[in-house]
Amino acid sequence: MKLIRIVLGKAILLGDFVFRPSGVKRSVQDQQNADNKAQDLTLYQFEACPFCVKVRREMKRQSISVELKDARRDSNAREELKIGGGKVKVPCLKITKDGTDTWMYESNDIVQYLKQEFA
Ligand SMILES: N[C@@H](CCC(=O)N[C@@H](CS)C(=O)NCC(=O)O)C(=O)O
Repeated sequence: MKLIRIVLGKAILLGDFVFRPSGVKRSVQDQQNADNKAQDLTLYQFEACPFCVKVRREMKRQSISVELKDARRDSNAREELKIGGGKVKVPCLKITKDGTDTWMYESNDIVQYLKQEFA
């Protein structure tokens, strides 16, 4: 079972690498604005989780760089997610605005949010 999971995970990462989406091109100023906005975001994820890959691909499409925290390998990140978000489920996007954190679960909701904010 573990072996199947590892092989599947590698296949997902390979597929992601081979079929990498291209990122949107913006003016220097617009990209700067997007970069500033992206600083409010942190993605809690597992490297080979298909739902997380979906969200990371949307970030690539939107040409934004978001801090990634691996909630499987990094026990501090796992604890932050559990305490802050309420459960260890990934992907989870932490949105920090005016000192307040909002924890967004569900890959479809996160992709929708990214499109709304950055597309
Ligand atoms: N419907 C969710 C599914 C997310 C999901 O099932 N994530 C798995 C990893 S692929 C998870 O966090 N499982 C809990 C765990 O493994 O501890 C979404 O689209 O985001």
